[in-house]
Amino acid sequence: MACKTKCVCSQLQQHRCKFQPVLPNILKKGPASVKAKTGKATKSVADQAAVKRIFPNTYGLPEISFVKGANAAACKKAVRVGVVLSGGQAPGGHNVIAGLLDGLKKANSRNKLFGFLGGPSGIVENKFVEITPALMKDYRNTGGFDLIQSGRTKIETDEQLQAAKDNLIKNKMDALVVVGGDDSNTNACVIAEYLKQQGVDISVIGVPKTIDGDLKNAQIETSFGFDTATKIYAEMVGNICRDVNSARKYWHFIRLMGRSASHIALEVALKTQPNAVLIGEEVLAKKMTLAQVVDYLAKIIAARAKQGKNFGVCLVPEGLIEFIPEMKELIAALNDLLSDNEAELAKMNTISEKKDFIISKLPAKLADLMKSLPAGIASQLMLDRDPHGNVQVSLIETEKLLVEMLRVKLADMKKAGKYNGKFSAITHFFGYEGRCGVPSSFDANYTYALGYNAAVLALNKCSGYLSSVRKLTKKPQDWECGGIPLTMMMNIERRKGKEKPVIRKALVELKGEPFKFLTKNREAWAVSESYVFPGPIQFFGPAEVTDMTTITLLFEQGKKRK
Ligand code: FBP
Repeated sequence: MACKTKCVCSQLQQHRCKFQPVLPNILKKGPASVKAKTGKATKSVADQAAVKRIFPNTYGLPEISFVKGANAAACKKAVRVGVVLSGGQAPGGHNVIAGLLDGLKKANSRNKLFGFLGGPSGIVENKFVEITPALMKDYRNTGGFDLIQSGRTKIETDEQLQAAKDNLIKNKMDALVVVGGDDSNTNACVIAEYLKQQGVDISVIGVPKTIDGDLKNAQIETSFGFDTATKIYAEMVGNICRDVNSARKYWHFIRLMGRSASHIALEVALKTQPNAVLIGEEVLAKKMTLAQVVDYLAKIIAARAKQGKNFGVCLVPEGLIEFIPEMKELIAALNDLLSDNEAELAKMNTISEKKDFIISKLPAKLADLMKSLPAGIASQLMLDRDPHGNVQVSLIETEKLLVEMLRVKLADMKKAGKYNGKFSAITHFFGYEGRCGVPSSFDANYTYALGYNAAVLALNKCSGYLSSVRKLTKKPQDWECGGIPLTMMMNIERRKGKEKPVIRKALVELKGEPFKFLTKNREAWAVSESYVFPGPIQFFGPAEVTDMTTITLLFEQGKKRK
């Protein structure tokens, strides 16, 4: 069943439900007026031979771009399409479904859309609901995934793949649309490959979702949700900046979501100009130890204290811990040990028993590091990996670790006469707050277009593609649409102790314009109060306020002054 909780619509929601997203011109007349133009055969971003071996049927597909042209054939037969929301929530998920529904209905009023419930497990367990225009009505332009919920199940075993295939066939589906991040879209490709290999004519299409902003590349400009989530975090960080500037007595350490890449922290820093921001990718490139990261922050705190400013704001990316080389090595060793000793560990009752067992198996250097960590952090590092093999960094309180280490460091500096301030720190984690917000106008338009575009891909029987909408710093009317082969984005990485094909995550580019702008300005931001207070997302008002996109995207497309 779809969401049973009857939420009371706020007045904003009532108005937002009436908002009609702007479709790119190419899609405006509906799927019967769009033709698929195919480009050259493609290859994966790396490890071509290995990726081709694993995906013989979906490897090398050509890129697709949509052009104007009569295409009544694609709309003649009534089709049944399934959609699934996979992984973490991201603002705009409901609009992907709305765009998909509207595209399908525009093509043929007999087309039907079904939503698999609770994420990919809904496909395996055959749990779904028909998404009718009446059901969709209250969810248009809303945040959250509550219409059909989400989940992180990975469809990978023979039994799961077989069950998914059987259910798709039993329900006479013509296509499956997977709305997800890099891991979920890798899984979409696994399903597309399996169906082709089994001779089953059901298309699988992905849609790029994740607030983390790391599902992007030369073909995909950004994932949906990044815009809204960073605007929400920036509002909150900006409010804290204003609070410190008013009260002038606390240092705030704010960890921001973003499992691996530091895009969210960077974008929020560009929007708010705090006194310090750590960028995981830089820490890795400079091979900084945890102690060096603490030294870097202590210097900023001391410099401000010298001016009588015992306050400030520091942003910490959620994924930082995995970028500190010594921690990265420890986490990689833990990943393998946890996976190799799963059965043995399952028999143990307490986390300290598990910790002692794991420490006994670590090489001496890593065992010492593990023992040196505060007990809470060491335990958090041992928590179960998600089904895709990722450490659950949202549960690791890196900001508290840094504050604890800073207290010790600053006390030492005080003894040595190198610091004479007062360090009163408050920690925060802004994560889940940003994932289900009401989508910004950018995300509302982008997601609707991605869904509508996915409908056109499905009607044209494209399988193994990611819905692509480009030229995003232009007006939505001028956005370009098409499909990008999923295998084109893949490489081989180590997951759960094994080499696996996965869509390559986009990390913060240290030579890229967004990071260069930060490095040019951060020393000034550290000692001054250059704070910017972005305020809440605006849905009504001048277009330059309601429709603005991320600073990251503007920089990446050469649109912002250097
Ligand atoms: P996706 O990659 O699935 O979009 O999820 C990203 C994310 O929001 C991360 O920022 C965060 O670390 C993680 O999900 C939290 O996962 P969970 O929702 O399982 O706690």
